Amino acid sequence: MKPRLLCFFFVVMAQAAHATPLALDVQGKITRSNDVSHTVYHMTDTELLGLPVHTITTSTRWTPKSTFTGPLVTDVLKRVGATGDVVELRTLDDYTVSVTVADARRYGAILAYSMNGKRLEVRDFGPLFLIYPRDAYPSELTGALADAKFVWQVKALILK
Ligand SMILES: Nc1nc2c(c(=O)[nH]1)N[C@H]1C(S)=C(S)[C@@H](COP(=O)(O)O)O[C@H]1N2
Ligand SMILES: [Mo]
Repeated sequence: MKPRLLCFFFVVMAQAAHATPLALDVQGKITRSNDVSHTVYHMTDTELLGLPVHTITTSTRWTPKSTFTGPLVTDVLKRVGATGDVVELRTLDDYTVSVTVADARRYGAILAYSMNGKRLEVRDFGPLFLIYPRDAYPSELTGALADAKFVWQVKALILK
């Protein structure tokens, strides 16, 4: 192999090894599924990246004012035919929190996969970080109660 080609090959491999796989499992009260047991809708990176892209520019308790990018929670719910009123989020570090669908809709919450144009790695809140427009609603989305809703390392949604 020519050195330049070899070099290109290694760069591609290094990026593939580095990137956090983007995926989301949705289960519970849903009317569409795509797994063999017909209970889970597994969203791939392609599907997540293919949903309408929304941005929220805000600070969080952990990050200075930044622009987050990702699909609306409500668009994810639409895709799986969700019928529940409550979304329980589960994370890679086994944190669990529930938000209502109404709450996600009211604030236009997104499941961000990028921050300032850069994909979120597991070490910096990826692969998916539930983001609310905190700066736009400081009185409602600041404080201990609200902080609990900024969920990082999201891996699954369970509709209840
Ligand atoms: N993935 C993940 N997200 C999470 C948590 C967690 O443990 N894991 N804790 C939540 C809660 S209850 C609060 S109050 C804040 C806690 O943030 P801190 O660990 O920086 O205090 O993040 C929220 N998001
Ligand atoms: Mo908390």
